[in-house]
Amino acid sequence: MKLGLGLYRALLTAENLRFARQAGCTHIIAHLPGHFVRDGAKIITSDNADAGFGISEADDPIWTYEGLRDLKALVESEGLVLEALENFAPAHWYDVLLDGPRRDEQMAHLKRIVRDLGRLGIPTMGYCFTVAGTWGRSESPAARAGARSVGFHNPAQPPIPGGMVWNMIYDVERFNAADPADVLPPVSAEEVLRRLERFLAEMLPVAEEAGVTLAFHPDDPPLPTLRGAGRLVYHGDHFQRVLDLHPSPASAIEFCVGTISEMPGTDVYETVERYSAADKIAYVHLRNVRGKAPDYREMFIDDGDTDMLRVLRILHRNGFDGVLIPDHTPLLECDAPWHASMAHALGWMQAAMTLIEQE
Ligand SMILES: [Mn+2]
Repeated sequence: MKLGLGLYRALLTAENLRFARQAGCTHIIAHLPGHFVRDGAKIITSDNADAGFGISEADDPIWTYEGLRDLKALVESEGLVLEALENFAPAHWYDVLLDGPRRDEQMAHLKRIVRDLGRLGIPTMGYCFTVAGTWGRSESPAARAGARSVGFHNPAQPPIPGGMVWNMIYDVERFNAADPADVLPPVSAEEVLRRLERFLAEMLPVAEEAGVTLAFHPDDPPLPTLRGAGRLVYHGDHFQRVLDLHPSPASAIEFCVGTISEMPGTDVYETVERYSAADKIAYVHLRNVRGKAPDYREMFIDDGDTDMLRVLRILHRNGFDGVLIPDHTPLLECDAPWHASMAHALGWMQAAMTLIEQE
């Protein structure tokens, strides 16, 4: 098993790559859409109520072949491997998610990105096929000793404003959270599944040819509907449904242990067992939580409902040899909360992995 760090767009700097390497990482997952930075270095992953994770920029040059080539070169110049990109930008695929008029043009662009990953030797593209996205979490001092963390506490769910998808704004002109006349009509889970099926039917042959694995992340928060939009993967059994849509060696899971722990009626260990034994895990997000949807909060990696050592032992026993990254974590209170919190999670993971490999 390999230790990695996920870096958001604004954190992809030589300095942070060295931080990752100094902390013992060998691999990087680059999360490109959105900056997820407030107040300079402070990173939180809760959203603000109206504008979600902010504006998705269509013309960020990092998505070009040259941009991705330079990103890979930067990661490698610090002695690390660029394992995956995580998430397409909503600005690039809103009509794929919404089945809108620009769908085909946007699919062509996504295919170009996947082909470029293949040409560059970046093995994995993570994605989350969701209309409402990760929405509704709030920040509070709910983790150990009052550390700030994000949680979900069954909030009222207003419809999605026009111009927004995946909890980001793709049309600035149109988006107006205060206009009740322009909202997305409800969309059923069957319809979202149909859109995913079409996406995979076109995308998987391209991914297979490019030698790239498409890795899907479950719906977070894992609820059957969010803001009127059906969701697809909110129980451990649902991963299989997605894998079965188009069986392919290029179709796998971005295995988010935190989201799985949040799933009502799901045994996290059985779910780890099942999909690691089937060799369908592309890479792993490790995160601990307390509670289940629709009411849970995120905790430090050693302090939540899930026995992370047990999770890692199952992965190891089933021969999982991919990358594990900390997902998000509560923030340690200090001058560099994100860095300190990541270093804490990475140190715990490194010790656990060393222990298990010696057993
Ligand atoms: Mn995750």
